[in-house]
Amino acid sequence: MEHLLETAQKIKSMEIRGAGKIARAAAAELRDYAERLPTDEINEFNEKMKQAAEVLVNTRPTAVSLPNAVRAVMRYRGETVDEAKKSIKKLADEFIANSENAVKSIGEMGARRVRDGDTIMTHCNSAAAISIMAEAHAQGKDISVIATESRPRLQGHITIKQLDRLGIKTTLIVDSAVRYFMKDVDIVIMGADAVTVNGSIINKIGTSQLALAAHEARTNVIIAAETYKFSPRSILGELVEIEERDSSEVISREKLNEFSNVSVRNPAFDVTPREYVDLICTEVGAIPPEMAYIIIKDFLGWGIEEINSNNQKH
Ligand code: RI2
Repeated sequence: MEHLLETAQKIKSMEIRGAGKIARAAAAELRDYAERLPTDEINEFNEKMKQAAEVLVNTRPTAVSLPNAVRAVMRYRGETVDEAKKSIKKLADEFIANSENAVKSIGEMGARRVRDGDTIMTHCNSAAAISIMAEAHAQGKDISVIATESRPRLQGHITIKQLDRLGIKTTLIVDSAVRYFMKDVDIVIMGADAVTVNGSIINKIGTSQLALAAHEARTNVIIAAETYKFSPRSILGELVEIEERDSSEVISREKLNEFSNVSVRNPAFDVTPREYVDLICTEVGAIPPEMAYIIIKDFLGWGIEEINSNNQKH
């Protein structure tokens, strides 16, 4: 359990972060954990796997990719421990490979929407969104990017580093400057941690005000999201839980202790209504947000009964 707990801690502390990355890390951890389990007794094995799955799912509540990845691996079958381990390995490896391919396909599809000379605005750090920018750049389109710093965890710094390595001209701005610069922006491209059945996008805090500014300026907003970021449980009417992180990410404890009447709120995500989103780029096609139901129903591969009978969140 030690290695699994370490991975769980890395996801919690955001040493491993990004909705796609935490999903792949969880799938890989379940596979390796199964491999290491010493028992030959299938019931005990299954029980241990269930506990491990729960530990991983409980690390962060919002990115639906995490429970979706865990569930994809936990659909393993096997009469014996050996069979179960083989099945787990196959499912985990498949999930990871599909996920990597999905990010690539999204890049290829999304790049069609980027024109030569475009200025793109992005928020936080999304591998799927960057895949689109990287592909457009690789196709020889002369693009430049405006990237927000994305307080409080400054994932924008990861974005500018990645774009710089790709040779893409990038401008770093503070989050509160998004409306100021919107007049220079041709297209907004961001990622998602979750997409609900009504086409709402849950992404890094600040996404919705950026989308609102884009809507006001009639600038198109594209969301890059693999199908495993769509929330099956939203079909049952459930809301996606918004993670609220520690106040020390916003202000030091020492500084905060100087005050008697001040508290801090630190939601990590917000909800952008579908009206502000033009297109969601998934690996199975670029869809209007109104079509989220189809992705959940036809592409995620879970029947309503299975979603309903599963007590895990999302
Ligand atoms: P990819 C991140 O969350 C950001 O909100 C980002 O937009 C989203 O995950 C998707 O990222 P966090 O882990 O899967 O930084 O596209 O809280 O990389």
